[in-house]
Amino acid sequence: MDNGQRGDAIDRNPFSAEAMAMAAHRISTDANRAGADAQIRELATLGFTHFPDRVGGAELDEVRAEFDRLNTGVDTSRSTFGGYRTRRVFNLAGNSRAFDQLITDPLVIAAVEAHLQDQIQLSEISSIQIEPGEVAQALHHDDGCYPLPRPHPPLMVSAIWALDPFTEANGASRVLPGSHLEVSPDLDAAVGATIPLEMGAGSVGLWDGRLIHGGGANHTQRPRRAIAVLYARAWLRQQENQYLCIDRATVAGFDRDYQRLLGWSRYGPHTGIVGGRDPGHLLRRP
Ligand SMILES: O=C(O)CCC(=O)C(=O)O
Repeated sequence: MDNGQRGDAIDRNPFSAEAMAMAAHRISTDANRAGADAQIRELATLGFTHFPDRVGGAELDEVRAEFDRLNTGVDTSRSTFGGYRTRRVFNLAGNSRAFDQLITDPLVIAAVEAHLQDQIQLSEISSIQIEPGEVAQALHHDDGCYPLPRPHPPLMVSAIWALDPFTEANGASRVLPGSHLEVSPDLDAAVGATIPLEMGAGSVGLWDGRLIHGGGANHTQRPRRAIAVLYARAWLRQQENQYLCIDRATVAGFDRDYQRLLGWSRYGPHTGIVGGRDPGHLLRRP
């Protein structure tokens, strides 16, 4: 109970640190935060980490089946960055409900919230199928889309779900440990210094948006399938416009935390409001 203090602080000055702290919302439980402790530390120090075996059995089969259904007949990308032998499907949150469990995985959310100070939203979700013969992707950092000079605090965390085992041979993502803290990363020099983020099928890798990384080359005869879920600070523009990606009636059926994750909430007392109110009221059925 806030005895009116919360309202008072926000009424007095919605931009004060006190009001911002009072309006903060955290999805993850203390137990999930504790369960993700090792990964939270690695993300901070190395800039990347992974949770082994987060989905398996029938669940993983269902995710793969939906992945394959959505990728059937999809052309490869037509850019060097996208990969001439890589198939991508964007807006997976709008296209299917099969990936909601990945987006909302409690340990992933705990790690992302811890890294981004409980200020998170979904930015983008896409499938990445690296076909045999694909070459290594250009190294980059995912938060390069935000025009801020380095150093800056973490703005994004990307999660990559391995639907096949990630190996050096089949194009496991390549990462440069510690590069999230580099002020002027040298992408050319990084090429020989990256390491493969190897993990089993059903595992999920995470990296800080500042980390130098890229998809690997696939030297095997089989595709490497992955789902990339990008989270960003809740006060940034999403890379995919989630308000337009998923129709409002569908969002109205989601639980409140998932609606928030998609951006249907205000951040702090006064960012993202509609008519002076939290946009959640637009999702309530009459
Ligand atoms: O597929 C991967 O391993 C990483 C892909 C990536 O970083 C990207 O497409 O931005």
